[in-house]
Amino acid sequence: MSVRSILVGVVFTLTSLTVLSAQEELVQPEEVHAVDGVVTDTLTLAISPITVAGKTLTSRLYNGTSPGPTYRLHRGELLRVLLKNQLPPNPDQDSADQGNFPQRLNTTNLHTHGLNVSPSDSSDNVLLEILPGTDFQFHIQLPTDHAAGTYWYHPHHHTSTYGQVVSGLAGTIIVEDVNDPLVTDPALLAIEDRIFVFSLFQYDTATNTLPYPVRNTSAATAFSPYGTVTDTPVLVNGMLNPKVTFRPGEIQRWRMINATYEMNIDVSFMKIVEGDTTQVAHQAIANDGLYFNAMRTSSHEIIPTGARLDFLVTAPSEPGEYVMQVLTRDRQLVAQPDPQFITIVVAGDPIVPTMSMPTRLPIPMAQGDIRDDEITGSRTIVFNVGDFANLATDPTVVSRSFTIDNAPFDHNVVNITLQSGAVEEWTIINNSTDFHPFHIHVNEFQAIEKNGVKFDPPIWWDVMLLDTMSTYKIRHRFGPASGKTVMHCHYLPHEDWGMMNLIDILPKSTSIDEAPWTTPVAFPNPVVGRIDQVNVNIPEFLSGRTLNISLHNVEGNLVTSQTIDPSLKRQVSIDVSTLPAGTYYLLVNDGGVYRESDMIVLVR
Ligand SMILES: [Cu+2]
Repeated sequence: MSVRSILVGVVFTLTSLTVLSAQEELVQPEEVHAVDGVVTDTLTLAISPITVAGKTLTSRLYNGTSPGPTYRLHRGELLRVLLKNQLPPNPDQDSADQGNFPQRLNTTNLHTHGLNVSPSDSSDNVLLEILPGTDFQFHIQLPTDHAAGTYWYHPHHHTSTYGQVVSGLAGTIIVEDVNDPLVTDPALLAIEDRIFVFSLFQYDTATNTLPYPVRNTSAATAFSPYGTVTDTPVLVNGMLNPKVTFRPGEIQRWRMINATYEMNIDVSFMKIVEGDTTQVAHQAIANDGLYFNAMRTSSHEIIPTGARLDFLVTAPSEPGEYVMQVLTRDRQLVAQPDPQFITIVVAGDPIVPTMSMPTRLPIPMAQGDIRDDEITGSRTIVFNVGDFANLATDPTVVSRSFTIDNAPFDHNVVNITLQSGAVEEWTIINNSTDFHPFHIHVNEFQAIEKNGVKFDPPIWWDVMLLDTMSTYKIRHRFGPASGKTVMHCHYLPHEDWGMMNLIDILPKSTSIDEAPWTTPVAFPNPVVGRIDQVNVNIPEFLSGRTLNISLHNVEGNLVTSQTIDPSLKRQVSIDVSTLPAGTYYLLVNDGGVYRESDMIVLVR
């Protein structure tokens, strides 16, 4: 799209823009910085009123706000968040699990989107079920070589992710640039940043709240689990059409996060005077928290659902009003009517001394591009969507039709097993006529090819919008972290309908050749509820090793343990009837060679 054609669209909206210029200044979310290497915060998740786009909604919010607080820390530091789930009990808690369909809306957890951290225990563990009325202490340790950039957090409990994100549950994580001129150009370090979290709320206009999901018992409800709901316009930091003010010549870093449920955000910068094609100078420098090799300029940039894009924006030397247009594109990338405008006010004294653009960007990944000779394995992954032919007679077909590698999500099935330290090349085929933003947890990847055409240079991403009927090649370097994690479509309705696969990253040190553990260790699984006894299944291939089975509380303190010989005993029962309500870990350890951990949440 040319600048001229964008401007034609803008000229027609000048009247409303005049009104918009009286809008409020964009508010930055509250920030929590690391102190002595640790970010410490509490997220209280509760139902609260919130006014957005002139409407007061009743919503599920972190600390009564949306977006939640911004966490700022450096590589090697610790993010320590106490999540208090104060939502009411799930009305369907004791109902039969209907699989991949929105349900148990008040159960939650916390995903640190894009961070290269452990997916296990109290880290970025999206298999956790934090029940209403319970608290959970997260400890998310950043490795010492973590990339500096823009990341975010949101709930990721399967079947409630979509409903919770459209309630406003999201916040920003900034991994700060390294304060070393050899790593980061001092000009970049001198630049202040602003955060733009794009989100929207869904609600029922009769109640001004998101209804509790309806089970998919008919074709009419199969694709509308929340009933007839309305979307607010796309908001930025919870605000509609705000303004940002900066000084002539000032350079700012604008970190944009697409926290919508299935919208793609198309941003462009322009001056709002008819016939004047001056744009606010802007250069994209990073996406998904990973710097580009070189800054890039374009008339507009699309930020897919779940993705981030960072710009360096230079205020013109001449005071005046400009706009940033925020155009919403739906899940098929079709532009929606009524774009939003963020007014950019350039006012005040010119910035002195003159600010300069960095001449180079930090290296995104310490280890550089993924080379051919590093690859240790390859696989092909197919995204597909069924035809729903039997929807009228069987509405549950929805929960089996959004597949990755022909498999809808099943928390009892590990779809992919690999070892930490592996370097893999994946061919990703989108065999459907829908777009799907592919996202994998705890590990970014480098896209090298689309439909046989190389990306030059290759692109680091953690969300890649898969075009319809297309084939991509990507490479990942799996880091030292191990444990179970997921990859999925980041259109959140697709995700809750099962377009997600489970990946088990085995510890690098494992020497076990046998089939990996594909069944849960502890059961019932998930081990959540009013439970007096936890049973532990020991796979046959561990026979001949002495195993230590131990239960720990959230603080890591040992509660009980026993040592067994699996050749004599294949199932162990642990009496938990006297333990108080809370979250516990079960560890199965054979001396450091193979270790498995499951989460147990006891309700009393
Ligand atoms: Cu999808």
